[in-house]
Amino acid sequence: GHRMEWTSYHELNDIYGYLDYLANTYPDVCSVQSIGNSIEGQPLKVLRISNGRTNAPAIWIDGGIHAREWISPAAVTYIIDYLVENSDVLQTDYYILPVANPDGYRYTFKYDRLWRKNRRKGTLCSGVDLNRNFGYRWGGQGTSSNMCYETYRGSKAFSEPETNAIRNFFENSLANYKAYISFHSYGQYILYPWGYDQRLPPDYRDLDAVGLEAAEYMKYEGGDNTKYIVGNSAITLYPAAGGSDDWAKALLKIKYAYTIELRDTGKYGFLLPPQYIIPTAKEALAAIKVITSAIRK
Ligand code: 0X9
Ligand code: ZN
Repeated sequence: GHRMEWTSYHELNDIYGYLDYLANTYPDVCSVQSIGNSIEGQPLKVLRISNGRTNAPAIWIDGGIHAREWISPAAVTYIIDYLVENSDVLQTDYYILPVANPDGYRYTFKYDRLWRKNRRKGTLCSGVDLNRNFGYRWGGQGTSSNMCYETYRGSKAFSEPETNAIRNFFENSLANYKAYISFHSYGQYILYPWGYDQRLPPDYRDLDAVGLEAAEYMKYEGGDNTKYIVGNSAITLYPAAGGSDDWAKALLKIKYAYTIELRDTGKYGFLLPPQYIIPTAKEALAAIKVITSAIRK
């Protein structure tokens, strides 16, 4: 393993090397576990960061569900760096999956920079949209049964090894999860459920309030005075069923479930130049800090 820097985007093996380095260098606070394998056999590596306090609340963070959204794994590894550096004062346990779609991510480096889905081989087209494959309201609005579409939902809920591994991880985890954060790009949104339909969960005011607080702090920390819009996912963006956030809230009963769409608003889109990694990652970290303090109240 080896250290990491945030002036360029990194390939999968680099990110995994960094996770291994952290686990070897800081064994008291970090451990890496593979929660399963992707469809092409890549491990799905989760880093646990904890200073060993018992009964600490836990936060799940994932990145890279969509392969082309490179800023997501980059920001997530930056968050990891901060949490490890400041692990002495942490009162929360973090479970972090920086690359939820490792095959797709590798594919964007090698063959097609704008690939979104996983790499399941289909008869006509390849790939399942992992963020349509989770098992709450699977198959609803904003999903496709056509394997050639970018929003192909797969043959059934959790048909994909990547989403299934996340489900199994939660089924076997005893941690006390209070927040579930998925980082995506782009658009600069802090989205909360529901995504499947323009309805609101009963406690949406709490999610809205924490989201607004996060947006404010992101503006302050990011450096470029960046604005993030906070709102219900289906209303603010579009309805899309089978997302990780809806599943986490509805079935795992994790209160603070968010999808955060990082920079930008469309100038570069998925091709965000590397000089924006650090300012964007600072914003992402600011959101995590706000959510971390919110769950303790
Ligand atoms: O469509 C998505 O999966 C997300 N946007 S992206 O441009 N990164 O693809 C938004 C997902 C919001 N959450 C749900 N619809 N559940
Ligand atoms: Zn996405």
